[in-house]
Amino acid sequence: MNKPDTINKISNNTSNFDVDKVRADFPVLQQQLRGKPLVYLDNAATAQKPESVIDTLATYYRKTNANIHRGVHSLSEKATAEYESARTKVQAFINADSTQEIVFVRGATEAINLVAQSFGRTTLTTGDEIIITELEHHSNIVPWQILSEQTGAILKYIPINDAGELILEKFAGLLNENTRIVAVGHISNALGTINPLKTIIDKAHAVGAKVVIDGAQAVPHTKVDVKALNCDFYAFSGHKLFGPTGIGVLYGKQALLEAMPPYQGGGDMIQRVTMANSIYNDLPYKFEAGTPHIAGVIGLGAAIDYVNHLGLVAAAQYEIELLNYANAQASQVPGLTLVGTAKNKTSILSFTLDKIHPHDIGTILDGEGIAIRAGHHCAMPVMERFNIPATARASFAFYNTCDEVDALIAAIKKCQRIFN
Ligand code: 7TS
Repeated sequence: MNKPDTINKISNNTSNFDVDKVRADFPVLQQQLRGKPLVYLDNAATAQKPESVIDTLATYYRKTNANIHRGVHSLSEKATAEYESARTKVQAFINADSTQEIVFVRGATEAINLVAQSFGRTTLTTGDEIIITELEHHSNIVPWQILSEQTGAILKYIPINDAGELILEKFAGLLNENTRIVAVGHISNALGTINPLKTIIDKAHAVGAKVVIDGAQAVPHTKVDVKALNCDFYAFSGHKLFGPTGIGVLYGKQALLEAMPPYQGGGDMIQRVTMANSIYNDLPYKFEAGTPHIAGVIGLGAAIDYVNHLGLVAAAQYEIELLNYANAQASQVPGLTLVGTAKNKTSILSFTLDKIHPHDIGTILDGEGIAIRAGHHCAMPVMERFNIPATARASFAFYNTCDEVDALIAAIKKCQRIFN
């Protein structure tokens, strides 16, 4: 990534991207907190919701609410049609082959646990190997540690360099004919590093391993094409994609999902139940036991409509310019150390500041109306690698502005005045 000393502010109204117009779509951004305009820079934790998503949820509950796949009445048919239409939107959004490959889950966390417990537990045995990386969110570490305890499989980690990039030569050394699963984040939540997925996936496939991608931080910032990537599984959460909480997606290649046993048992995932046994439903319903988060799925469909309408490519370009601006401003603050300086990164400014604890930075920034996250970001191995307990993290979305970056930098300087 460029690290120029100075960089001009981007206009709020470039020909490609009108950020003022975009901001007007997000009611939460219109408020003051602690007497200051809210500067929301915690988008990696959860993104804000546009009016269209909020309206879709309210309209669903006002006019459509009914259970799906079971009612003969009109309202249930309407709810089912809206739910399944959202599945088609997700399929198109990530370019999956079929809606049968789109499983609705609670979020990226549940998606990864599903793969570990259904695919992993039935295919791995003692001596098999799983490779993950030092960059992962705990959601893409702990499920594999649990699987490793259950099966006797060995868990290995691809290390990272001082910039927070995966050391691919080391990956080549970890791979062998025993590697069964390679699980990698698309974009790091702690540092913003964008991983070279295609290379990783091709190398893993060359030894016959299956590849699980944690896309939680990627879908809001980059166009994802699961067919072009040729990954076996791809997981993401709706709430980071401007949709509701409690809903997420597991994409899996159809042949793999067909061969996998159910993750949970209950209503809707069966064709027939006798007292002796059960015949499971077809994909994707085999993996959607019980009443799902119907409103959440329909709201996620609205979020995808919103992002498609906005144009993810133009939004991503704007975000890169915004990060370059933030990076240039931050580099000029003496005592500020950026953590994570990968050449290929997006939307995350993780830093330490003198000897000030990140939680104190977070608290002082909050007093200025600025929301950031301070801590280990559920990526403790990353903190261990850099030998720090925590960072302060500003994470951007396409509705953030250079003026907000200026407010962040001014508040950082205020922290230094208070503590030094
Ligand atoms: N994977 C990555 C890369 C993430 O950043 C997160 C959440 C998850 C998985 C889990 O997503 P969930 O929706 O299932 O909880 N990341 C963060 C974060 O950076 N700050 O708060 C949550």
